[in-house]
Amino acid sequence: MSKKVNRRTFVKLTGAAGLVSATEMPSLGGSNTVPQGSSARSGDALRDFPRGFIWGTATASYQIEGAVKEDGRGPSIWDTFSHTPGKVVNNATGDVANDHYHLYKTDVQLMKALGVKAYRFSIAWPRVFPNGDGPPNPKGLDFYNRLVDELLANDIQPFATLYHWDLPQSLQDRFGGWEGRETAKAFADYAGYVTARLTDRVKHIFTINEFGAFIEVGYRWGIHAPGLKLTGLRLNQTRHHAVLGHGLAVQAIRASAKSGTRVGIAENITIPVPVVETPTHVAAAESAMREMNAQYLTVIMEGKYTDYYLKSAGADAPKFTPEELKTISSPLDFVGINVYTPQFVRADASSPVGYAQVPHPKSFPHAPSFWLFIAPDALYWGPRHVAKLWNAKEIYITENGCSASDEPAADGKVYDTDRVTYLRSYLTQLRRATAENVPVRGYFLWSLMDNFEWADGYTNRFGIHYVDYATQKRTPKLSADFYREVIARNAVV
Ligand code: GBH
Repeated sequence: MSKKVNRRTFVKLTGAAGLVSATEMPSLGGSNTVPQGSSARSGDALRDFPRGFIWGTATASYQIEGAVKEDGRGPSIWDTFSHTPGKVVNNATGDVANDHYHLYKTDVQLMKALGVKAYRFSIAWPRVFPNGDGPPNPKGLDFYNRLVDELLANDIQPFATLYHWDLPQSLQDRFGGWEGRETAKAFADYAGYVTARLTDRVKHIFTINEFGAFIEVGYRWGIHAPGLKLTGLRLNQTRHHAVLGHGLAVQAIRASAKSGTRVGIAENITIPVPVVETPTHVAAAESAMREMNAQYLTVIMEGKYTDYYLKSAGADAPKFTPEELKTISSPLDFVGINVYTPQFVRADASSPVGYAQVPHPKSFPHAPSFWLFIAPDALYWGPRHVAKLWNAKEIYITENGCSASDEPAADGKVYDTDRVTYLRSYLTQLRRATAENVPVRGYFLWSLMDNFEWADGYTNRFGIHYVDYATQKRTPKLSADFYREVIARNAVV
Protein backbone atom coordinates (compact mmCIF):
# COMPACT_ATOMS: atom_id res chain seq x y z
CA MET A 1 0.00 0.00 0.00
CA SER A 2 1.53 3.32 -0.91
CA LYS A 3 1.84 5.86 1.83
CA LYS A 4 2.25 9.58 2.28
CA VAL A 5 -0.49 10.53 -0.11
CA ASN A 6 -1.85 13.89 0.88
CA ARG A 7 -5.34 15.08 0.21
CA ARG A 8 -4.60 16.96 -2.96
CA THR A 9 -2.64 14.19 -4.68
CA PHE A 10 -5.26 11.73 -3.54
CA VAL A 11 -8.03 13.35 -5.55
CA LYS A 12 -5.70 13.46 -8.52
CA LEU A 13 -4.70 9.83 -8.14
CA THR A 14 -8.16 8.43 -7.80
CA GLY A 15 -9.73 10.63 -10.44
CA ALA A 16 -13.29 10.14 -11.47
CA ALA A 17 -13.39 6.46 -10.60
CA GLY A 18 -12.14 7.01 -7.06
CA LEU A 19 -13.42 8.93 -4.12
CA VAL A 20 -14.77 12.33 -4.75
CA SER A 21 -13.50 15.33 -2.85
CA ALA A 22 -15.43 16.66 0.07
CA THR A 23 -16.74 19.57 -1.93
CA GLU A 24 -18.32 17.42 -4.59
CA MET A 25 -19.72 14.51 -2.66
CA PRO A 26 -22.68 13.04 -4.48
CA SER A 27 -25.84 12.44 -2.58
CA LEU A 28 -27.02 8.85 -2.32
CA GLY A 29 -28.33 7.73 -5.65
CA GLY A 30 -26.76 10.71 -7.41
CA SER A 31 -25.33 10.48 -10.87
CA ASN A 32 -21.91 9.35 -9.58
CA THR A 33 -23.44 6.37 -7.85
CA VAL A 34 -22.88 3.13 -9.70
CA PRO A 35 -25.20 0.28 -8.82
CA GLN A 36 -22.92 -2.68 -8.11
CA GLY A 37 -24.78 -5.16 -5.99
CA SER A 38 -26.75 -8.28 -6.63
CA SER A 39 -29.80 -7.81 -4.53
CA ALA A 40 -32.58 -10.35 -4.75
CA ARG A 41 -34.79 -7.42 -5.69
CA SER A 42 -33.91 -5.59 -8.81
CA GLY A 43 -33.28 -1.91 -9.28
CA ASP A 44 -32.62 -1.15 -5.63
CA ALA A 45 -29.27 0.48 -6.05
CA LEU A 46 -29.66 2.38 -2.78
CA ARG A 47 -29.38 -0.83 -0.83
CA ASP A 48 -27.07 -3.12 -2.78
CA PHE A 49 -23.50 -3.88 -1.76
CA PRO A 50 -20.71 -4.58 -4.26
CA ARG A 51 -20.59 -8.08 -5.71
CA GLY A 52 -18.45 -10.45 -3.68
CA PHE A 53 -18.76 -8.36 -0.52
CA ILE A 54 -17.59 -10.48 2.43
CA TRP A 55 -20.17 -10.73 5.18
CA GLY A 56 -18.84 -12.17 8.43
CA THR A 57 -19.05 -12.27 12.20
CA ALA A 58 -16.34 -11.76 14.80
CA THR A 59 -15.35 -13.04 18.25
CA ALA A 60 -12.22 -13.12 20.42
CA SER A 61 -10.55 -16.00 22.24
CA TYR A 62 -10.81 -14.99 25.91
CA GLN A 63 -14.38 -13.80 25.45
CA ILE A 64 -15.72 -17.16 24.26
CA GLU A 65 -13.33 -20.09 24.61
CA GLY A 66 -13.28 -21.01 28.30
CA ALA A 67 -11.11 -24.12 28.90
CA VAL A 68 -8.45 -21.86 30.37
CA LYS A 69 -6.40 -24.70 31.80
CA GLU A 70 -6.86 -27.22 29.05
CA ASP A 71 -4.22 -28.78 26.81
CA GLY A 72 -1.36 -26.85 28.33
CA ARG A 73 -2.66 -23.26 27.99
CA GLY A 74 -0.70 -20.85 30.18
CA PRO A 75 -2.32 -18.04 32.18
CA SER A 76 -2.97 -14.67 30.54
CA ILE A 77 -3.23 -11.24 32.10
CA TRP A 78 -7.01 -11.53 31.73
CA ASP A 79 -7.09 -14.70 33.89
CA THR A 80 -5.17 -12.84 36.56
CA PHE A 81 -7.24 -9.68 36.26
CA SER A 82 -10.66 -11.35 36.21
CA HIS A 83 -9.68 -13.44 39.26
CA THR A 84 -8.75 -10.29 41.18
CA PRO A 85 -11.86 -9.37 43.20
CA GLY A 86 -13.51 -6.12 42.21
CA LYS A 87 -12.05 -5.81 38.72
CA VAL A 88 -14.93 -7.30 36.70
CA VAL A 89 -18.66 -6.81 37.31
CA ASN A 90 -19.89 -9.63 39.60
CA ASN A 91 -16.30 -10.93 39.64
CA ALA A 92 -17.08 -12.82 36.45
CA THR A 93 -14.25 -14.64 34.66
CA GLY A 94 -13.64 -16.25 31.29
CA ASP A 95 -12.96 -19.66 32.88
CA VAL A 96 -15.93 -21.18 31.06
CA ALA A 97 -17.37 -18.28 29.03
CA ASN A 98 -19.20 -19.79 26.03
CA ASP A 99 -17.28 -23.07 26.28
CA HIS A 100 -16.48 -22.52 22.62
CA TYR A 101 -13.30 -24.61 23.02
CA HIS A 102 -15.59 -27.64 23.20
CA LEU A 103 -18.61 -26.29 21.30
CA TYR A 104 -16.81 -24.85 18.28
CA LYS A 105 -18.59 -27.21 15.89
CA THR A 106 -21.98 -26.00 17.16
CA ASP A 107 -20.82 -22.42 16.70
CA VAL A 108 -19.66 -23.02 13.14
CA GLN A 109 -23.16 -24.32 12.43
CA LEU A 110 -24.64 -21.06 13.76
CA MET A 111 -22.51 -19.24 11.20
CA LYS A 112 -23.46 -21.63 8.46
CA ALA A 113 -27.15 -21.03 9.18
CA LEU A 114 -26.54 -17.27 8.88
CA GLY A 115 -24.84 -17.78 5.56
CA VAL A 116 -21.68 -15.86 6.51
CA LYS A 117 -18.77 -16.06 4.12
CA ALA A 118 -16.08 -15.38 6.72
CA TYR A 119 -15.35 -15.61 10.43
CA ARG A 120 -12.92 -13.44 12.35
CA PHE A 121 -11.62 -15.15 15.49
CA SER A 122 -8.54 -14.60 17.63
CA ILE A 123 -5.81 -16.97 18.66
CA ALA A 124 -4.93 -17.19 22.35
CA TRP A 125 -1.19 -16.55 22.52
CA PRO A 126 -0.87 -18.44 25.86
CA ARG A 127 -2.31 -21.59 24.28
CA VAL A 128 0.47 -21.56 21.69
CA PHE A 129 3.31 -20.28 23.91
CA PRO A 130 2.24 -20.81 27.54
CA ASN A 131 5.00 -18.46 28.74
CA GLY A 132 4.77 -16.06 25.82
CA ASP A 133 8.19 -17.10 24.57
CA GLY A 134 10.24 -20.28 24.99
CA PRO A 135 8.89 -23.70 24.09
CA PRO A 136 5.67 -23.85 22.04
CA ASN A 137 2.72 -26.01 23.01
CA PRO A 138 1.58 -27.79 19.83
CA LYS A 139 -1.62 -29.00 21.50
CA GLY A 140 -2.65 -25.35 21.88
CA LEU A 141 -2.31 -24.61 18.19
CA ASP A 142 -4.15 -27.86 17.38
CA PHE A 143 -7.37 -26.28 18.57
CA TYR A 144 -7.08 -23.64 15.86
CA ASN A 145 -6.21 -26.30 13.29
CA ARG A 146 -9.45 -28.06 14.16
CA LEU A 147 -11.42 -24.82 14.06
CA VAL A 148 -9.96 -23.75 10.70
CA ASP A 149 -10.66 -27.15 9.16
CA GLU A 150 -14.23 -27.06 10.42
CA LEU A 151 -14.75 -23.56 8.97
CA LEU A 152 -13.36 -24.52 5.59
CA ALA A 153 -15.45 -27.69 5.50
CA ASN A 154 -18.46 -25.37 5.84
CA ASP A 155 -17.28 -22.87 3.21
CA ILE A 156 -16.44 -20.16 5.71
CA GLN A 157 -13.16 -18.28 5.24
CA PRO A 158 -11.07 -17.99 8.40
CA PHE A 159 -9.70 -14.51 9.26
CA ALA A 160 -7.36 -14.84 12.26
CA THR A 161 -6.34 -12.15 14.75
CA LEU A 162 -3.09 -12.87 16.59
CA TYR A 163 -3.65 -10.62 19.59
CA HIS A 164 -6.97 -9.74 21.15
CA TRP A 165 -5.67 -8.81 24.60
CA ASP A 166 -4.90 -12.19 26.28
CA LEU A 167 -1.21 -11.51 26.85
CA PRO A 168 0.71 -14.39 28.47
CA GLN A 169 1.04 -13.50 32.16
CA SER A 170 4.69 -14.47 32.14
CA LEU A 171 5.50 -11.59 29.77
CA GLN A 172 3.72 -9.19 32.09
CA ASP A 173 5.70 -10.56 35.07
CA ARG A 174 9.10 -10.54 33.39
CA PHE A 175 8.97 -7.48 31.11
CA GLY A 176 6.00 -5.40 32.28
CA GLY A 177 4.05 -6.67 29.26
CA TRP A 178 3.93 -4.06 26.48
CA GLU A 179 6.00 -1.72 28.62
CA GLY A 180 8.98 -3.86 27.64
CA ARG A 181 10.45 -4.02 24.17
CA GLU A 182 10.98 -7.75 24.79
CA THR A 183 7.21 -8.30 24.49
CA ALA A 184 7.19 -6.77 21.00
CA LYS A 185 9.94 -9.20 19.99
CA ALA A 186 8.15 -12.19 21.56
CA PHE A 187 4.97 -11.21 19.71
CA ALA A 188 6.79 -11.30 16.39
CA ASP A 189 8.22 -14.75 17.14
CA TYR A 190 4.77 -16.04 18.06
CA ALA A 191 3.31 -14.45 14.90
CA GLY A 192 5.89 -16.15 12.70
CA TYR A 193 5.31 -19.51 14.37
CA VAL A 194 1.54 -19.40 13.92
CA THR A 195 1.76 -18.07 10.37
CA ALA A 196 4.02 -20.90 9.23
CA ARG A 197 1.47 -23.43 10.47
CA LEU A 198 -1.86 -21.88 9.51
CA THR A 199 -1.41 -19.95 6.29
CA ASP A 200 -1.80 -23.00 4.09
CA ARG A 201 -5.48 -22.46 5.00
CA VAL A 202 -5.81 -19.04 6.65
CA LYS A 203 -5.30 -16.32 4.03
CA HIS A 204 -6.05 -13.22 6.12
CA ILE A 205 -4.10 -12.42 9.27
CA PHE A 206 -4.66 -9.47 11.61
CA THR A 207 -1.76 -8.66 13.92
CA ILE A 208 -3.31 -6.74 16.79
CA ASN A 209 -6.82 -5.79 17.83
CA GLU A 210 -7.31 -2.23 19.08
CA PHE A 211 -4.24 -0.54 20.51
CA GLY A 212 -6.62 2.25 21.38
CA ALA A 213 -8.35 -0.09 23.82
CA PHE A 214 -5.83 -2.44 25.39
CA ILE A 215 -3.15 0.20 25.93
CA GLU A 216 -5.42 3.08 26.92
CA VAL A 217 -7.88 1.11 29.03
CA GLY A 218 -5.40 -1.50 30.33
CA TYR A 219 -2.14 0.40 30.83
CA ARG A 220 -3.45 3.94 31.29
CA TRP A 221 -6.87 3.85 32.95
CA GLY A 222 -6.40 0.56 34.80
CA ILE A 223 -9.91 -0.62 33.90
CA HIS A 224 -8.78 -3.60 31.80
CA ALA A 225 -5.90 -6.02 32.36
CA PRO A 226 -3.16 -5.53 33.44
CA GLY A 227 -4.83 -2.74 35.45
CA LEU A 228 -1.96 -0.24 35.32
CA LYS A 229 -2.12 3.54 35.45
CA LEU A 230 0.92 4.64 33.51
CA THR A 231 1.51 8.27 32.58
CA GLY A 232 4.05 10.40 30.73
CA LEU A 233 7.04 8.81 29.08
CA ARG A 234 6.28 5.33 30.41
CA LEU A 235 2.84 5.42 28.79
CA ASN A 236 4.13 6.79 25.49
CA GLN A 237 6.91 4.22 25.40
CA THR A 238 4.38 1.45 26.03
CA ARG A 239 2.29 2.71 23.11
CA HIS A 240 5.41 2.76 20.98
CA HIS A 241 6.32 -0.82 21.89
CA ALA A 242 2.85 -1.97 20.93
CA VAL A 243 3.02 -0.50 17.41
CA LEU A 244 6.57 -1.78 17.15
CA GLY A 245 5.28 -5.26 18.03
CA HIS A 246 2.78 -4.91 15.20
CA GLY A 247 5.51 -3.94 12.72
CA LEU A 248 7.88 -6.70 13.79
CA ALA A 249 5.00 -9.16 13.49
CA VAL A 250 4.18 -7.98 9.95
CA GLN A 251 7.80 -8.72 8.99
CA ALA A 252 7.74 -12.12 10.70
CA ILE A 253 4.46 -12.99 8.99
CA ARG A 254 5.83 -12.04 5.57
CA ALA A 255 8.91 -14.15 6.22
CA SER A 256 7.02 -17.32 7.13
CA ALA A 257 3.68 -17.09 5.29
CA LYS A 258 2.63 -19.36 2.45
CA SER A 259 2.00 -17.44 -0.76
CA GLY A 260 -1.28 -15.59 -1.02
CA THR A 261 -1.36 -14.60 2.65
CA ARG A 262 -2.61 -11.09 3.32
CA VAL A 263 -1.71 -9.10 6.42
CA GLY A 264 -3.45 -6.24 8.15
CA ILE A 265 -4.58 -4.78 11.43
CA ALA A 266 -7.84 -4.29 13.33
CA GLU A 267 -7.83 -0.91 15.03
CA ASN A 268 -10.59 0.95 16.83
CA ILE A 269 -9.63 4.29 15.42
CA THR A 270 -11.14 7.37 16.92
CA ILE A 271 -13.59 8.36 14.19
CA PRO A 272 -13.95 12.11 13.74
CA VAL A 273 -17.38 12.89 12.32
CA PRO A 274 -17.87 16.45 11.00
CA VAL A 275 -20.66 18.18 12.93
CA VAL A 276 -22.13 19.36 9.66
CA GLU A 277 -21.06 18.09 6.23
CA THR A 278 -19.58 21.28 4.90
CA PRO A 279 -16.10 21.40 3.31
CA THR A 280 -14.60 23.23 6.30
CA HIS A 281 -15.90 20.81 8.90
CA VAL A 282 -14.97 17.86 6.69
CA ALA A 283 -11.41 19.20 6.37
CA ALA A 284 -11.31 19.60 10.16
CA ALA A 285 -12.42 15.99 10.58
CA GLU A 286 -9.67 14.82 8.25
CA SER A 287 -7.04 16.69 10.22
CA ALA A 288 -8.53 15.25 13.41
CA MET A 289 -8.34 11.74 11.96
CA ARG A 290 -4.54 12.00 11.71
CA GLU A 291 -4.02 13.67 15.05
CA MET A 292 -6.44 11.64 17.15
CA ASN A 293 -4.89 8.42 15.91
CA ALA A 294 -1.31 9.71 15.91
CA GLN A 295 0.08 7.11 18.30
CA TYR A 296 -1.40 4.14 16.48
CA LEU A 297 -2.85 4.02 12.98
CA THR A 298 -1.24 7.25 11.78
CA VAL A 299 2.31 6.18 12.62
CA ILE A 300 1.57 2.75 11.13
CA MET A 301 0.33 4.27 7.85
CA GLU A 302 2.76 7.19 7.60
CA GLY A 303 5.93 5.94 9.29
CA LYS A 304 6.14 9.02 11.47
CA TYR A 305 4.57 10.47 14.56
CA THR A 306 2.80 13.74 13.80
CA ASP A 307 4.65 16.91 14.70
CA TYR A 308 1.78 17.99 16.88
CA TYR A 309 1.85 14.76 18.92
CA LEU A 310 5.60 14.95 19.48
CA LYS A 311 5.42 18.63 20.35
CA SER A 312 2.53 18.15 22.77
CA ALA A 313 4.30 15.23 24.45
CA GLY A 314 7.49 17.29 24.85
CA ALA A 315 10.00 15.53 27.12
CA ASP A 316 7.56 12.62 27.45
CA ALA A 317 7.68 11.85 23.71
CA PRO A 318 8.57 8.20 23.06
CA LYS A 319 12.18 7.32 22.29
CA PHE A 320 12.50 5.73 18.88
CA THR A 321 14.90 5.20 15.99
CA PRO A 322 14.25 5.80 12.27
CA GLU A 323 14.69 2.06 11.78
CA GLU A 324 11.84 1.39 14.23
CA LEU A 325 9.55 3.79 12.39
CA LYS A 326 10.29 1.91 9.21
CA THR A 327 9.40 -1.36 10.88
CA ILE A 328 6.20 0.08 12.35
CA SER A 329 5.07 1.25 8.92
CA SER A 330 5.79 -2.04 7.12
CA PRO A 331 3.32 -2.05 4.20
CA LEU A 332 -0.03 -3.73 4.86
CA ASP A 333 -2.32 -5.52 2.44
CA PHE A 334 -5.45 -4.19 4.09
CA VAL A 335 -6.67 -2.03 6.94
CA GLY A 336 -9.31 -3.27 9.38
CA ILE A 337 -11.23 -0.86 11.56
CA ASN A 338 -13.63 -1.53 14.40
CA VAL A 339 -16.48 0.94 14.22
CA TYR A 340 -18.87 1.63 17.06
CA THR A 341 -19.10 5.27 17.97
CA PRO A 342 -18.26 8.75 16.68
CA GLN A 343 -16.14 11.65 17.89
CA PHE A 344 -17.78 14.82 16.63
CA VAL A 345 -15.46 17.61 15.55
CA ARG A 346 -15.89 21.09 14.17
CA ALA A 347 -13.57 23.42 12.34
CA ASP A 348 -11.68 25.73 14.69
CA ALA A 349 -9.35 28.25 13.10
CA SER A 350 -7.84 29.14 16.47
CA SER A 351 -6.50 25.61 17.00
CA PRO A 352 -3.04 24.67 15.65
CA VAL A 353 -4.57 21.52 14.14
CA GLY A 354 -7.68 23.25 12.79
CA TYR A 355 -10.35 21.42 14.73
CA ALA A 356 -12.06 21.21 18.10
CA GLN A 357 -13.76 18.19 19.66
CA VAL A 358 -17.45 18.54 20.37
CA PRO A 359 -18.47 16.54 23.44
CA HIS A 360 -21.64 14.47 23.35
CA PRO A 361 -24.52 16.31 24.96
CA LYS A 362 -26.06 14.51 27.95
CA SER A 363 -29.09 13.61 25.87
CA PHE A 364 -27.11 11.89 23.10
CA PRO A 365 -28.56 8.38 22.68
CA HIS A 366 -26.33 5.47 23.58
CA ALA A 367 -26.53 1.69 23.93
CA PRO A 368 -26.49 0.08 27.41
CA SER A 369 -22.67 0.36 27.18
CA PHE A 370 -22.22 3.96 28.34
CA TRP A 371 -19.50 4.65 25.78
CA LEU A 372 -21.47 3.44 22.75
CA PHE A 373 -23.05 6.62 21.37
CA ILE A 374 -25.17 5.81 18.37
CA ALA A 375 -24.21 7.66 15.19
CA PRO A 376 -24.56 5.55 12.04
CA ASP A 377 -22.46 7.92 9.95
CA ALA A 378 -19.38 6.77 11.90
CA LEU A 379 -19.56 3.77 9.57
CA TYR A 380 -19.31 6.12 6.59
CA TRP A 381 -16.58 8.43 7.88
CA GLY A 382 -14.32 5.74 9.36
CA PRO A 383 -13.50 3.93 6.11
CA ARG A 384 -13.72 7.13 4.07
CA HIS A 385 -10.99 8.78 6.18
CA VAL A 386 -8.78 5.69 5.93
CA ALA A 387 -9.17 5.56 2.15
CA LYS A 388 -8.74 9.24 1.57
CA LEU A 389 -5.89 10.02 3.95
CA TRP A 390 -3.80 6.92 3.33
CA ASN A 391 -4.99 5.66 -0.01
CA ALA A 392 -5.90 2.27 1.46
CA LYS A 393 -6.94 -0.11 -1.31
CA GLU A 394 -8.61 -2.77 0.82
CA ILE A 395 -10.57 -2.02 3.96
CA TYR A 396 -12.51 -4.31 6.28
CA ILE A 397 -14.93 -3.34 8.96
CA THR A 398 -13.51 -5.79 11.47
CA GLU A 399 -16.15 -5.08 14.13
CA ASN A 400 -19.48 -3.30 14.34
CA GLY A 401 -22.43 -4.00 16.59
CA CYS A 402 -24.05 -2.93 19.83
CA SER A 403 -25.11 -4.04 23.27
CA ALA A 404 -28.83 -4.30 24.06
CA SER A 405 -30.95 -5.37 27.02
CA ASP A 406 -31.94 -8.61 25.25
CA GLU A 407 -34.68 -10.08 27.41
CA PRO A 408 -36.23 -13.26 26.01
CA ALA A 409 -39.97 -12.93 25.28
CA ALA A 410 -42.58 -15.48 26.37
CA ASP A 411 -41.87 -17.54 23.25
CA GLY A 412 -38.17 -17.68 24.15
CA LYS A 413 -37.11 -15.39 21.33
CA VAL A 414 -35.19 -12.15 21.81
CA TYR A 415 -36.86 -9.44 19.69
CA ASP A 416 -33.91 -7.01 19.68
CA THR A 417 -35.53 -4.38 17.50
CA ASP A 418 -33.08 -1.82 18.89
CA ARG A 419 -30.10 -3.81 17.59
CA VAL A 420 -31.81 -4.36 14.22
CA THR A 421 -32.41 -0.62 13.95
CA TYR A 422 -28.79 0.06 14.89
CA LEU A 423 -27.46 -2.39 12.30
CA ARG A 424 -29.80 -1.20 9.56
CA SER A 425 -28.84 2.44 10.09
CA TYR A 426 -25.10 1.75 10.27
CA LEU A 427 -25.17 -0.52 7.22
CA THR A 428 -27.00 2.17 5.26
CA GLN A 429 -24.03 4.45 5.91
CA LEU A 430 -21.59 1.72 4.95
CA ARG A 431 -23.53 1.35 1.72
CA ARG A 432 -23.10 5.07 1.18
CA ALA A 433 -19.32 4.56 1.45
CA THR A 434 -19.20 1.64 -1.02
CA ALA A 435 -21.42 3.62 -3.42
CA GLU A 436 -18.72 6.30 -3.43
CA ASN A 437 -16.14 3.62 -4.19
CA VAL A 438 -14.54 3.60 -0.77
CA PRO A 439 -12.87 0.18 -1.07
CA VAL A 440 -14.57 -1.66 1.79
CA ARG A 441 -14.37 -5.38 1.00
CA GLY A 442 -16.08 -6.91 3.99
CA TYR A 443 -17.92 -6.45 7.27
CA PHE A 444 -17.65 -8.50 10.47
CA LEU A 445 -20.55 -8.12 12.84
CA TRP A 446 -19.63 -8.06 16.56
CA SER A 447 -20.62 -10.47 17.71
CA LEU A 448 -21.66 -13.94 16.61
CA MET A 449 -23.00 -14.53 20.13
CA ASP A 450 -23.17 -12.95 23.58
CA ASN A 451 -19.89 -13.35 25.42
CA PHE A 452 -17.57 -12.19 28.21
CA GLU A 453 -17.63 -8.43 27.79
CA TRP A 454 -14.34 -7.69 29.58
CA ALA A 455 -14.76 -5.48 32.68
CA ASP A 456 -18.56 -5.65 32.22
CA GLY A 457 -18.47 -9.43 32.66
CA TYR A 458 -21.62 -11.05 31.30
CA THR A 459 -23.83 -8.01 31.94
CA ASN A 460 -23.58 -6.50 28.47
CA ARG A 461 -24.71 -8.64 25.55
CA PHE A 462 -23.42 -7.90 22.03
CA GLY A 463 -24.43 -11.12 20.28
CA ILE A 464 -26.90 -11.82 17.51
CA HIS A 465 -27.31 -15.19 19.20
CA TYR A 466 -28.57 -15.23 22.77
CA VAL A 467 -26.48 -17.38 25.10
CA ASP A 468 -28.01 -18.98 28.18
CA TYR A 469 -24.84 -19.40 30.21
CA ALA A 470 -26.40 -21.99 32.53
CA THR A 471 -27.09 -24.40 29.67
CA GLN A 472 -24.79 -22.99 26.94
CA LYS A 473 -27.80 -22.95 24.65
CA ARG A 474 -27.50 -20.46 21.75
CA THR A 475 -30.69 -18.98 20.28
CA PRO A 476 -30.81 -16.72 17.22
CA LYS A 477 -32.17 -13.27 18.07
CA LEU A 478 -34.27 -11.20 15.67
CA SER A 479 -31.00 -9.52 14.64
CA ALA A 480 -29.70 -12.89 13.41
CA ASP A 481 -32.79 -13.20 11.19
CA PHE A 482 -32.14 -9.68 9.93
CA TYR A 483 -28.46 -10.38 9.23
CA ARG A 484 -29.29 -13.62 7.38
CA GLU A 485 -31.49 -11.58 5.02
CA VAL A 486 -28.80 -8.94 4.52
CA ILE A 487 -26.30 -11.62 3.56
CA ALA A 488 -28.70 -13.47 1.27
CA ARG A 489 -29.62 -10.28 -0.61
CA ASN A 490 -26.19 -8.61 -0.35
CA ALA A 491 -28.13 -5.50 0.53
CA VAL A 492 -29.45 -3.46 3.43
CA VAL A 493 -32.83 -4.96 4.31
C1 GBH B 1 -14.42 -3.87 21.06
O1 GBH B 1 -13.91 -2.71 21.65
C2 GBH B 1 -13.58 -5.07 21.41
O2 GBH B 1 -12.66 -5.37 20.38
C3 GBH B 1 -14.39 -6.28 21.72
O3 GBH B 1 -13.58 -7.26 22.32
C4 GBH B 1 -15.56 -5.90 22.60
O4 GBH B 1 -16.30 -7.00 23.05
C5 GBH B 1 -16.44 -4.98 21.81
O5 GBH B 1 -15.74 -3.88 21.36
C6 GBH B 1 -17.64 -4.45 22.58
O6 GBH B 1 -17.21 -3.68 23.66
O7 GBH B 1 -14.72 1.07 30.42
O8 GBH B 1 -14.46 3.43 30.07
O9 GBH B 1 -12.66 2.06 29.82
C7 GBH B 1 -14.59 -1.50 21.35
C8 GBH B 1 -13.84 -0.32 21.93
C9 GBH B 1 -12.66 0.13 23.93
C10 GBH B 1 -15.01 0.35 23.89
C11 GBH B 1 -12.71 0.04 25.44
C12 GBH B 1 -15.07 0.27 25.39
C13 GBH B 1 -13.89 0.67 27.43
C14 GBH B 1 -14.48 1.92 27.99
N1 GBH B 1 -13.89 -0.37 23.37
N2 GBH B 1 -13.86 0.78 25.96
S1 GBH B 1 -14.05 2.12 29.68
